[in-house]
Amino acid sequence: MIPNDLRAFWMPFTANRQFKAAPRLLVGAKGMYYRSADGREILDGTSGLWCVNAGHGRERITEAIRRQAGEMDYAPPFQMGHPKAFELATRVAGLLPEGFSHVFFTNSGSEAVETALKIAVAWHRARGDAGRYRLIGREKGYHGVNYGGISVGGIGPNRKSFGPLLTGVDHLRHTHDLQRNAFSRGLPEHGAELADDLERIVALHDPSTIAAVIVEPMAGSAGVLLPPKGYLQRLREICDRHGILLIFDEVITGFGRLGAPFAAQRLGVAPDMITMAKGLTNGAVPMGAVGVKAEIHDAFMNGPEHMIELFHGYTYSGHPLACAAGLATLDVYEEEGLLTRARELEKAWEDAIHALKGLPHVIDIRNFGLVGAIELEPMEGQPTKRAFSAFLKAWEKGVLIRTTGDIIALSPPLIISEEEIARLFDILTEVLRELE
Ligand code: PXG
Repeated sequence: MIPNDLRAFWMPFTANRQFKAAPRLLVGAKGMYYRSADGREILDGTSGLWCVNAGHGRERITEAIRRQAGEMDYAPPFQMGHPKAFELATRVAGLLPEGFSHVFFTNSGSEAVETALKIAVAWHRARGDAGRYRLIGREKGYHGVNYGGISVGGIGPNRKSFGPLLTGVDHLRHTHDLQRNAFSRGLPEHGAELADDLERIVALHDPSTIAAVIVEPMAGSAGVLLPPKGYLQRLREICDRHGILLIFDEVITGFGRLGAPFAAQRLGVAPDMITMAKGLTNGAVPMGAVGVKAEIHDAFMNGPEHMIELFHGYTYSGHPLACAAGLATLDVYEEEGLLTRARELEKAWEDAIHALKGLPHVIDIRNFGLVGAIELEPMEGQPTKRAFSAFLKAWEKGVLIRTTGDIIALSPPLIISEEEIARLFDILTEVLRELE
């Protein structure tokens, strides 16, 4: 089962040489645990990569995929359809905020982002407003790795090697502010006024050139950066004032991570489009999607009926295996109340993570829904090294965590028990005590 040659696989977002010198191989997964190649049980503190919200190896999902593979492996999605794609779109639309009516399928979060950006620009054009082409992202934002996504994204290393990127893009200031908000429980108090940065951008470019603003309601990849209270409301108001579409990238926050089906609902702010992926199929088959409001979809539905309305889509949009997995996943979420369980666990989770305050090098702890972050003081002249060494120590002690910069990010499956929460933080406490 264990490969003896690791060379050919160029691993994504990985320190390839470090990994191949001391590989960390996973070979099994059930419930809250992975099994490593050396036979250890690893508590999953990250839902794989923010996606396995119902826990691993759910029989209902496995069986649905197995059955679908036997029944029909593939169906072309252009000018053809299969029942489960329609069924899943209806189910997902039912979970989205009021007014959302249609769902466009992709195969990843990155593709969902590209799709949403293209729909935004095309929507203005379809309404006779072709001058609106600019896309506004935010510093520290992560919107996948394709050219549109890294252009509106705001993580330096993800952008700097790849040339001039998209034109007509600008960025809002980020909202990370430890001076005012360190050790906040839940949403930080300070920073709603940072949304006014959009007015600066609007004044600079003129609103008549701006198509959309895209933000993560909670920035995940940059290290769990929570929106200050009132910030997203203000962003919404400014977008409305200037006829700009607001896109929430909910690839991480979708499907219960923050205690509601989507962050839009938990935070009480409705965007015009929502991108999703990850939890949509519990990570079992790759799939992403864009949910849109009726007015967005409907603006495309004119012209001759035999004409394609949107020249966009993927060979695997709405793949039968992904749809089967998605439907079974939504069944599990619904039956087990998982889309709101993070809300029930939030207090216990918050108390457990904030108990780590005072441990060596910890300069901030933050939490919301079933997400947490522990920010460490970087080592002098060696940023990221301290957190990476925490990641390696946690792995040795049987816990999977995720680190980005010098931030530890936690997002366990939504089935986690209070005992498992205690175990996770006991081990993390040990890890933090041992750090240089
Ligand atoms: N948008 C957001 C908000 C994401 O978090 C993507 C788009 C891209 O999705 P795909 O499926 O194309 O990877 C993501 C992905 C991390 C981490 O360390 C997060 C993601 C991916 C890899 C690592 O937090 N999120």
